Amino acid sequence: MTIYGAEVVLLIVLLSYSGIPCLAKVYTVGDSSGWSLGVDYKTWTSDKTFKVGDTLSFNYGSSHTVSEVSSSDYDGCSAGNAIASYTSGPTNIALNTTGTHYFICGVASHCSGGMKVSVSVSGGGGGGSGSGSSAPSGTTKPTPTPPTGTTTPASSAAFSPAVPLVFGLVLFIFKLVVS
Ligand SMILES: *[C@@H]1O[C@H](CO)[C@@H](O)[C@H](O)[C@H]1NC(C)=O
Ligand SMILES: [Cu+2]
Repeated sequence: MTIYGAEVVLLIVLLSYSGIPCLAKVYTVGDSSGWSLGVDYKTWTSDKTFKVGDTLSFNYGSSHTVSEVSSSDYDGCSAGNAIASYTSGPTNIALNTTGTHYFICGVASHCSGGMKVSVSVSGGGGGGSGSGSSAPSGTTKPTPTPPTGTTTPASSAAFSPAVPLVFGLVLFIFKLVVS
């Protein structure tokens, strides 16, 4: 059975291409410490870059809650006017919009005790065809041009690389079987 060099190269190219798209990341808040007292969340966020489409995963038990709050409520540790509240972990919160998102624990004195985290969310990679003016210079990447002029929704951007990949795989297997 002959291995077709061209097909192997094609497959490798397609495989590497499929890995390129800026996949949304899931960040476990506090890593192994989770969402609890005694964790310095400023340190936790300091080496991370959050993008639209990423997810914060809060791991906690019944002794804590998560509330997304305004900037002033974050400063004042007030969960009374929360944008959203969650009371049973784990809670996954998608970062859908740019800007700073503020999260606190709503249990009395926990926020002032350190259970508060703010994350600055920048524009997601890919899919943003409308507002490219403020893209950081270091993150430019070659963007495959769709055959049609229509804009591609972000949700289908993750799917499209699978189409040539599957096609390449089918072609590869077909050639092996035929040879
Ligand atoms: C983010 O968007 C997804 C998909 O539209 C939605 O299901 C989810 O509720 C949104 N999350 C927040 C926190 O707005
Ligand atoms: Cu708490």
